[in-house]
Amino acid sequence: MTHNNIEQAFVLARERYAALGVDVDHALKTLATIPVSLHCWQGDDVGGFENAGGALGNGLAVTGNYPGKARTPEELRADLDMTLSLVPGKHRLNLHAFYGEFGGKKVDRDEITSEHFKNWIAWAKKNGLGLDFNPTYFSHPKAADGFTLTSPDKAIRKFWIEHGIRSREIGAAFGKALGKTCVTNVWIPDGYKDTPADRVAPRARLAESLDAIFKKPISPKLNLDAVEPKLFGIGSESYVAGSHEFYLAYAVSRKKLLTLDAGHYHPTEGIADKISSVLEFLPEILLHVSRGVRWDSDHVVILNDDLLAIAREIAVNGFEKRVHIGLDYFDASINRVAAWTIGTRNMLRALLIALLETPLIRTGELAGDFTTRLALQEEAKSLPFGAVWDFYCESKGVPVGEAWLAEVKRYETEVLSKR
Ligand code: RNT
Ligand code: ZN
Repeated sequence: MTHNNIEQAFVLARERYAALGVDVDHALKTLATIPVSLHCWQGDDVGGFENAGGALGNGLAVTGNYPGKARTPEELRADLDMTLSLVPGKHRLNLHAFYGEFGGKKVDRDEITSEHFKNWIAWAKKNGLGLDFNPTYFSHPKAADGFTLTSPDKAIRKFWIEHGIRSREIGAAFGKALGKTCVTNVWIPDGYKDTPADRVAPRARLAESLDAIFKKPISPKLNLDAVEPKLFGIGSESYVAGSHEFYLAYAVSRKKLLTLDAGHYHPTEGIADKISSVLEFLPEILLHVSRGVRWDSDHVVILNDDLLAIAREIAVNGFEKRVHIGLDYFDASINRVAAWTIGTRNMLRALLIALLETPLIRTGELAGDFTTRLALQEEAKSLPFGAVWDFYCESKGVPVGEAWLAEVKRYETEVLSKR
């Protein structure tokens, strides 16, 4: 596509939207203010850098062995640089604790500090990115039996509580160093494959452990705490201590953010409808935008109805500042940089579509005219948002349309295939 083609298509699209009362320039301005937190773990199959090559555990499974995965922090940052060059706008990176740089030393999870993340901070600063954080409660000998913060063993709980405390401090250090609030998200795998006799005690221990982790006040300008529920995992099909109801109640009573992961519910249960319910009682939430397929909760995010419904809830209600958007999926069967790019571009494209159709789809409802509401919702589906998206990508200096793919293929030949 030439610059002129992009420009002409955009001018026509803008006119078409204007006729419907939609201000395209305003939508693009809003879109440019919405950061998406890219999950570092798509780049190396949730491997981390503690003891490279260690097996992923605790119900997290990555399938595929596409060549070229990042083996070092430098390689992961290079792959992220590549991905970010293909995505319009300024965004964030979401790190997991086991992506620290430990200089070949054994630094256990209860010993980590922000020092181990100084290269990540410097990289984020250089690129104008914000950082988010997650304690890592999996792939560790002390989580091998599947229990961390709910463990009946006091010493194990203590170890993991210390990990949680240090993780929040690292989050606060990120917030301070970058001048951008960090969201630190707690997810634990704890649960049972088969029917438990006691559903109560693990949850009581979880509440107590979380309270211990969150005891020290930290400025919400530096760090925000989030807790992430899940319905079931691989190997925890019958019971997960940190269920939706558990964490919803916990978040409301302790004033924490709730994390809604799109892959953590029943197969036909979306998270879009949960957003307005939860935000009635919590000031802010975190999303893990993902795509569940059968038993897997973490396929690459595509532009489907679920994603559009999530984006619509954010755009229609002006929730951009209250909903922190993070991605959470891992696919090792395709080029990992492409997987990142596809998911992130889709998230942004869904937000753009939602921002563009917002004024339109509200009209009918406000007038109590549900015929018009349905009619316009359907008409909105064929409005020329593609031309607006192309223009936005060009104006932000990133490839337009499928042109990004050639860049990824070149990177694969020049860099990934040599690993
Ligand atoms: C697991 C949770 C969690 C993880 C990451 C790696 O089911 O979704 O968010 O995917 O922490
Ligand atoms: Zn998640």
